[in-house]
Amino acid sequence: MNKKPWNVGLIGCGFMGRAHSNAYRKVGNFFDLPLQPVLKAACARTRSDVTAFANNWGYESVETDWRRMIDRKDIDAIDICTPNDTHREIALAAAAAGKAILCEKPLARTAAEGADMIAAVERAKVPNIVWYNYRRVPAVTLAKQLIDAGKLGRIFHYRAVFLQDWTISSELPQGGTGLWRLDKNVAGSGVTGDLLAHCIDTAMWLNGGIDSVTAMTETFVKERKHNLTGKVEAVGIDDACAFLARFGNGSLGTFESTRYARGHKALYTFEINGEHASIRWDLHDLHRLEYFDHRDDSLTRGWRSIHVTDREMPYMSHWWVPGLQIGYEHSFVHQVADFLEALGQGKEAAPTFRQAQLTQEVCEAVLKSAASKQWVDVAGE
Ligand code: SOE
Repeated sequence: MNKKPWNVGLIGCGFMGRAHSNAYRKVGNFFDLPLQPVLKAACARTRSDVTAFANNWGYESVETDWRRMIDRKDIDAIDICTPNDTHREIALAAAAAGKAILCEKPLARTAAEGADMIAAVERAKVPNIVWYNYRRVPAVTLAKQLIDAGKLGRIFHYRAVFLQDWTISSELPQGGTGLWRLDKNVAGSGVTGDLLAHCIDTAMWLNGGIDSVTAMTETFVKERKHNLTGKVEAVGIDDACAFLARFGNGSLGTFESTRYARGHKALYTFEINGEHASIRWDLHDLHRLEYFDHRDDSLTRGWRSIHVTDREMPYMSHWWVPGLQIGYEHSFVHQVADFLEALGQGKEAAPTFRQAQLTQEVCEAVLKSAASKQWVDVAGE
């Protein structure tokens, strides 16, 4: 296939900037796509940082002002890897300039910001997607296929947790590079927008929409030094959040996330229980899918641990040989592959801004419920 170059301008050179750059570099080697990503320009505020980043990943040029990058005629797509408080402004400008937009999760700090972003991309008719990468871990995609094939039957329960432990020390400052996730003005919320957003996105993809929620949140460390002001300031984010949910299909959900679960670095697990079968998945063992089917012979019935590496399993025919597994970074490669495949056919790849907004609306209902101590209906459901 003759591949057309697709020029990427990436804004933000942190953890996600690296994950996405790696995906753009690899995707053409493993997937036969109509478009070939070209690492055209990387953008960050500090010239020395962005130059080092660009040299490392092979970007052709650098910018230190994202508006200049958006003005460039040689850029087809803008990838937003910057902190959450900048997503809206960058997306609005990129849409007005007619660029495709790939935005890091969560879409925005609030549903209101998300709504502006949807209006902008839909008005400009530009392709758009949000990086909810865990959908494209092959084992998670396989879970989706099994559920859609009706193997579980009627669904009763969905439960998810996302546990970390990196903010326990009260000496840890908030704000600035690497620590903006602790600054409410920048992040919008704490674990709800950062971690539960992943759980909610996967949950609704697998099990349909959420109608209502009741939640509790806690901020364990109430004040931290702010790295940008140098002053001790109140902490506005939720350090931990747990909520109950009612799905539209009648099933019940429980969700928990914290950055105070000593011993857990990124324990994202979900389980779904149906009338006939159950599925569970664990990010720490991400290439496996656990499956229990009550219809199996009663003497050999039990939880199966499916090693998701066979060629007929999602995405796996593109990689090595059966039995050899892949990891976290491949979920980003898959997202680029799906996006470019769809773009080549003039179609959308999920989740679009509009689809990712459903997660914003659940997050918003969760935070509202925690504040009001009431059940809250999810807007738009
Ligand atoms: C936070 O530590 C974080 O990096 C999230 O921001 C990511 O979205 C998640 O995938 C891993 O944890």
